[in-house]
Amino acid sequence: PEAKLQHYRTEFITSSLAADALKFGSFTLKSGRQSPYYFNSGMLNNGGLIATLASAYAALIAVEFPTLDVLFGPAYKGISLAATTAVALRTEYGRSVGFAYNRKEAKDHGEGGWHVGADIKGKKVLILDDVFTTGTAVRQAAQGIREGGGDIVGVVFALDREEIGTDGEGESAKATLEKDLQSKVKSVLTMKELIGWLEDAGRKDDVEQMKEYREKYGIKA
Ligand code: OMP
Repeated sequence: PEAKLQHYRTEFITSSLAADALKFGSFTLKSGRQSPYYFNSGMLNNGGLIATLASAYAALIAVEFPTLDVLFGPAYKGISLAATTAVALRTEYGRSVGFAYNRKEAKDHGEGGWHVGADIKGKKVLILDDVFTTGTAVRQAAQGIREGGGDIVGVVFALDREEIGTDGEGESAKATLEKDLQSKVKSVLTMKELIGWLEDAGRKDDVEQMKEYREKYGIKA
């Protein structure tokens, strides 16, 4: 699985660049920070592209999370990510796990409820999301899973931007999230690995911009 993860990590970068899911320029983040790069997982919107990402998540899960019952993908982007990763875990590792997600709008008829998909009560739940900056979206999902009786075993992201929190304390957003959820947080790709790849590819200007941003908002490691 480690070798596979390395393979898919590279494939994830190259296909994201080709699909314009990974862009360089000037972008305002949810946190208000001005970033020289942006990853938009919504651009990975055909079978080949999402298969690459799903295989990358599956390789990471094979390495880091040997026991889990349900993959939970927060709506909307997480829905297709959780479903396709469940397929990749089955076809590539012979592991059959459930997948579930939440409704963004409350439903008051039919089966009702916040949660859709595999049962989470008393189950080991792994949250799966695309990008980690401060972790706001994941915290909301975690609260819902806990209320539904799920046991959160961790969180996996496609990209960890490796930023410090917005509270001015300088602690990494990852350390804070791991503490808050009492579980581990892992990602297919980190900003540092992305910078390494860009350096190898000779993309000097992008590297310079990213390092400048990292000085300002990145973890101090
Ligand atoms: P946090 O909730 O602060 O962790 O930010 C993650 C969310 O920000 C993602 O789910 C996206 O909605 C958005 N985002 C990206 O999609 N890509 C990026 O490169 C950066 C962000 C962002 O706004 O921080």
